[in-house]
Amino acid sequence: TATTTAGLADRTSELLRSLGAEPLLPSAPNSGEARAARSPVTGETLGLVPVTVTAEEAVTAAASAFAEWSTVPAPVRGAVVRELGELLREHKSALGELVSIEAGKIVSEGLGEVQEMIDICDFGVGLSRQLHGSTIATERPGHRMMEQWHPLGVVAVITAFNFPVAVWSWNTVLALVAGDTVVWKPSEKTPVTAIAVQALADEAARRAGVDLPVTQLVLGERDAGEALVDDLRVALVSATGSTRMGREVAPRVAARFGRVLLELGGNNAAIVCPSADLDLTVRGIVFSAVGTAGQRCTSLRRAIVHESVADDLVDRLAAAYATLPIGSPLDPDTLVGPLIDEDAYTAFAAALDEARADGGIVVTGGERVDGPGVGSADGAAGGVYVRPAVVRMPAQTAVMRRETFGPILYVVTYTDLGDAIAVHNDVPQGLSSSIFTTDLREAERFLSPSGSDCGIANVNIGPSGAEIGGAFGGEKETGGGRESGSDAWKAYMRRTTNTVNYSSELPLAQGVTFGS
Ligand code: UN1
Repeated sequence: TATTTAGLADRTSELLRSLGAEPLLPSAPNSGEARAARSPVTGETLGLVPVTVTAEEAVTAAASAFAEWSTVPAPVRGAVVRELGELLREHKSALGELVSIEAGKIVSEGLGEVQEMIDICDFGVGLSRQLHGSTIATERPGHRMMEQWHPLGVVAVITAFNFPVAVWSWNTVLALVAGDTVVWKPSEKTPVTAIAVQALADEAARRAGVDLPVTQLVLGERDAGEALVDDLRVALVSATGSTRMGREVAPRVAARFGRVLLELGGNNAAIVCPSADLDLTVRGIVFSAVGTAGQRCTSLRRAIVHESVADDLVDRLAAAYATLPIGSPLDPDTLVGPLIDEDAYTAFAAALDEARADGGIVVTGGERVDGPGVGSADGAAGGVYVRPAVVRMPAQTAVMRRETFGPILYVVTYTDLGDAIAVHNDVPQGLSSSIFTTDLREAERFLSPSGSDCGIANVNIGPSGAEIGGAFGGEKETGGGRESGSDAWKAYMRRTTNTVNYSSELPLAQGVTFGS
């Protein structure tokens, strides 16, 4: 409705100020090169994004800060992360609202994203007193062998629009605790939340008494990202985004022997077995397929359903989809917010056309609907709103093997679980997956080496909405990286193996003798 979205530009400035950041520059006709920030809620311009440092300048500062930061004891480094966590708690509602305004997430998901940041900060503070290496048995008497983990260097963090702040935090928190310094290049579509988060990170460092540019923000286009990718001083490029982007980034970083951590496309499925609890399954599917308007890398895109329950499940899904409130994500009752932009709609519509041409039947949804801001006084073009679609497909055709970043759920049926798992794995991506069953054998088979080939495999919950405590990422075209919890921190450090001789002899390994 118009009332909940009136004055998004003013509201954005207000929120930025409350977060300790400079407001955007007002839009002016002669603004030259400056880029406009835009809200997908109404399509309106939020203001002009100020020019920040260049990638080159940021890396120079980050490299010199690293020399000092890497010598600060890890538990002391953790203090910055603790302060960041406190600031995020304090400003959760403001930052969550900004995420809703700029990325179009519904209120609960905007807040949830900030909570995910708080959670990784808590994890990082604990981690700052861990970062443990092993002591390993050595074959030589009077010797000790161990490994240590040392800071790696400058980390470039390249993030996508759909998790404009949480993905930065998974990377940055681990990198800071690891003793690295960070240069962040956010999506061109979400500069405002990045400005806000950078202000909080600066304040956290100040509160922790750290006077070094340990985290920096580079706002720019593709060339800024390329500069980071090609800079020899950048030890690790952690990039989240499309498989197409990863395909360009990975070989360029490899050519200079840098490291990459890639978190690329997903094409996540749910297998629904005859014994599934269908009430729970419907809720799990709807959240994963429709949440964030299908724009998570973990969104559910394919349901592989046993033929005996397929009609019943699809009926229930259609009924649930019919009641979904679509509209302004700032309205607390909304469950489906906008797509990020017009290009996203083009991809959504093209995928549905292709599915129909393949013999798919759109059971529900697929239409474009008016959102808030259409025809409003400020002349905003309006956001891009669609009804989430469920499409029954005769088989897993090409369109299903592609990631379309929008709320389309394809449904195919199966007879034999082995075939279902084969269909499940027969896509180029390998991020997240799920099975709905109450049969222990089916569940364990799905989690076994001959089950799901994804980095994340769940039972009786959908593929999206992972907690930060686990390692996050996937295989194949998803890129192989792991971020966030478990031992993902190791990607941000370098391992050194040390052998210490505390004897007065010099025995050589492998029994080699050399002279006397
Ligand atoms: C993403 O879409 O890039 O598991 C990340 C989830 C979220 C993160 C998604 N915790 O759905």
